[in-house]
Amino acid sequence: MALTVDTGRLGLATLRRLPEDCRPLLRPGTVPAGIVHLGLGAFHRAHQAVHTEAAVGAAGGDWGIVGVAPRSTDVVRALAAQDALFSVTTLAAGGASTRVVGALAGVRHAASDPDAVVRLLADPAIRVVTLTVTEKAYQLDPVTGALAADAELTADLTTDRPPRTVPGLLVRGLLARAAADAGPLALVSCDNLPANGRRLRSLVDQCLALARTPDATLDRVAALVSCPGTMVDRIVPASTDETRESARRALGVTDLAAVAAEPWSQWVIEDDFPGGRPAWERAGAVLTDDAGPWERLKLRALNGVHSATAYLGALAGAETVVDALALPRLDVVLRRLVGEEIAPSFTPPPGVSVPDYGEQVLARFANPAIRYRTAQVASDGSQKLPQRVLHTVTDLRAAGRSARWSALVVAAWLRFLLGYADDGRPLPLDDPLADRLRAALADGRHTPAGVVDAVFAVREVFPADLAADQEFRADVTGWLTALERHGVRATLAAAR
Ligand code: CS2
Repeated sequence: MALTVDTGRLGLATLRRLPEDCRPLLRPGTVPAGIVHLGLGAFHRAHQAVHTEAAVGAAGGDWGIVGVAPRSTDVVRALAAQDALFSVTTLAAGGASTRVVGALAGVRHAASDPDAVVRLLADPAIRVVTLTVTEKAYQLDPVTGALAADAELTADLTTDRPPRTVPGLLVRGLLARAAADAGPLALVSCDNLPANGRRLRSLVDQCLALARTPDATLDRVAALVSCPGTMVDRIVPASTDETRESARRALGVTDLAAVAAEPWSQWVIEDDFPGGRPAWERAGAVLTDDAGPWERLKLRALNGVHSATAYLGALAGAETVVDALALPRLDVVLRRLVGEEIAPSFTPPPGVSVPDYGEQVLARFANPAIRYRTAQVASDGSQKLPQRVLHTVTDLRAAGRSARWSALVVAAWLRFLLGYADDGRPLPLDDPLADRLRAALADGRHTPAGVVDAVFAVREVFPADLAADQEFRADVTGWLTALERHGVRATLAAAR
């Protein structure tokens, strides 16, 4: 089993000391960079980095990844001290296995050296840019898709100062690339947004417009860039001391950039890479013309069910998704949500049964080795709810169907926004629209119908048509009344 003696820090110098089955497929420094990745969080390290290392290991190519952390310094420091090496521990219910990944060709910290990142984006060796920066970093209204640039992004686009936001960096990089005639580039969103490729393209276009880019430059950028859509899927909880400790036990050296993840990993990518790409299909990825059906499947039947579990669980005092699933009858309610509402709301990819996919999802959520905090899933609800739950509702209602179980999820979010659990403990609100939502609640706090009125008026979350749907409003109000009066446990027990 695992080594117990710590012989120092993970890095090129200690690689030979690692147990053989823990060593990376690639040695950093041997594969030149071809990809820039923005957002060096745990998800990137456990997903795209692993697939890319396997693709290059199988088929070669100059596809090392330069990992860019927009803000966080910890991960950059840790990786810089480790020659860009880090480990991924795969947590199956029956046991764990740890392997070091050598996909990163280097790391950069955008906040301290934005110009270096802009230069990289204009480097002809870089032909792919991938992003995992979370929904809110796109600064697009979740309902309309219109740019909702904050003061920082506006300053990035309308002044000469070094860019501080992700869209600012990207646009500055694209302008520099067009000026240098540095060749085509695929921009690949790996965030859980609907039509993420089209959204990223529209973000770039809207930013270029705000920056008053001349037409000739717009044409040059448009000719350089493709924005393939993707569906990405792996449950990767935020790393903890326990993650680092289990990596140390397995490796025999300290890894301060260690991540842990479930065994499942899926990547569906639209094949539109004008400057070439790694042979990701050799690493299990599905290359397709249209990732849309996969994306809807995943956003509705995985992320939507995750959010449902997180809000109901957090209200009932469950710290993790696994704990939440132990609530009596929650599984019954989630199965009805998937079978009666999510499945009929869209056309899944050929050959996929949504209820079967939903069963797999519940089994993945129940993996006892993954301690995914309900608070993590519950964060940024205003950015997540539209594509995870409300699109299902809109499609069902347009077909004249009821959306009662989805209404329960919306009611659980509203109840969560009130800021305390069923036992009275505080539930913090971590959301870019927190101030707006709190102000709305201050108006409508007194009755469930008042809360529904107030929050349904937040147009960034609820489109006007949906907010005006009386049957849906009544369903949400009914569930919110039950949740407020009786709590989650009793509401689930009585839910029919
Ligand atoms: C989760 C996702 O935190 C969340 O909101 O629903 O991060 C989820 O774990 C991933 O999308 C799984 O692929």
